[in-house]
Amino acid sequence: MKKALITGITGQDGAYLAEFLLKKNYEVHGIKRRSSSFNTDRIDHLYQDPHEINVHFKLHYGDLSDSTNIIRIIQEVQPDEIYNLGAMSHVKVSFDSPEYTANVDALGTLRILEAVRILGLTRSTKIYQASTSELYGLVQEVPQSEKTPFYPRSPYAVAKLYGYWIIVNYREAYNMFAANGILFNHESPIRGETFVTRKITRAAARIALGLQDKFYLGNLDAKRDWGHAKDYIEAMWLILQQEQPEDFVIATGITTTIREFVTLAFKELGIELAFEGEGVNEVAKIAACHNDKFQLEEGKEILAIDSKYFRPTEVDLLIGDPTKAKEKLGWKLKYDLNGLVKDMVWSDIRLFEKDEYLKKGGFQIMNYYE
Ligand code: NDP
Ligand code: GDR
Repeated sequence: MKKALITGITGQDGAYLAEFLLKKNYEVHGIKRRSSSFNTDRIDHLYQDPHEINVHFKLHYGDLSDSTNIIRIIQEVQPDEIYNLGAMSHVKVSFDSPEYTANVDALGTLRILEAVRILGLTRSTKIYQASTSELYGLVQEVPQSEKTPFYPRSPYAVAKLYGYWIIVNYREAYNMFAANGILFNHESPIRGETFVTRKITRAAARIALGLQDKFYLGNLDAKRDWGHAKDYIEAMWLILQQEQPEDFVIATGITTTIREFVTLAFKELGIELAFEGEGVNEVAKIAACHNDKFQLEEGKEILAIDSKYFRPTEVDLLIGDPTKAKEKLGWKLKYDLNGLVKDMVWSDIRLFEKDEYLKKGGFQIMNYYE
């Protein structure tokens, strides 16, 4: 039985990857940070009681900022494959916490590599690094491929640039199986609530159900190449199943503005929007509602701009070229953008129908605006 160690197992990708590897009959180990409350919602369905026999899913307390802890866990687990997904992954927040981001996202990657080297596992342990399309930053060429030069535009992207190159360096210096997946944005119903797609699908569901009046976004003109996380975690695994360690771009090859994603999310619920105004004065109003279940007044403003969501330096356009992954890994997409939007929006409707029920019963409902 192969053993995998996943950092960031409580995150979106970690949860999907753990489920995928368990189905492939791996013993899955995950590193979980200590927090003051349970933070395991995304992996609760995978939990196995450690008191039982034949437990194939195990969690270890740890943190990428703590070298000794990383060394000890890797020594204990002796993994065949390490997936380094743990990171301070929010681009905007990285401007608020740049030093912490560098410590975890850049040096955390080094700590994993060094642990494997110190423990003499360089021949037996393969390492996957969660690299990102944010490395491309300021547009140099489109579509972006494995050969496109990097120009990071945030403390997050600069930290991930170190992660990318230290993986390449250890591969070349010590002949390690260490590979980067340069993944473009991928989303899902369990995407973190403050990333733009999930913020939009949650707001669309809550507005449709009458739980919220309005929401606020930043730059609507940015373009992203969005795929479904379920497709992308499969690529991570394929990258580690190759004979040779290589870096791969994982993307759909299609780019869409934030504004268009808003339009699609509401359209999925039968709600047409009209955008008016420009720049920070742009708003979106209800133009028509074709779903009788939702009581929405035409002309009602449901979206406005709040400049606090703009970034000091923005990444305007991402569009990836996944040719190498398709040809060498045999990687295939199962979801297109409409499939992704559908999955996310209806999942959020199911989530918030519980709040709708409570509201009707006279309970006070929390507002989530961030
Ligand atoms: P999430 O933010 O959902 O998950 C991040 C995970 O990292 C969480 O489990 C989090 O733990 C953990 N983590 C954060 N800080 C530390 C730390 N100091 N030590 C150990 N673990 C830590 O991210 P995603 O699942 O979306 O992304 C996975 C990885 O892929 C990240 O590295 C991200 O930067 C990268 N990436 C993501 C893309 C995307 O579109 N989703 C695209 C390209 C790259 P906790 O739950 O305790 O916060
Ligand atoms: P990104 O994702 O920065 O691409 O990083 P995010 O969803 O945060 O932003 C995408 C784009 O939307 C614009 N935007 C807003 N973003 C957020 N979060 N909130 C808003 O209100 C808002 N309004 C507009 C942003 O300016 C940006 O242009 C994600 C993360 O998962 C990274 O870890 C990963 O490396 C990259 O994707 C690929």
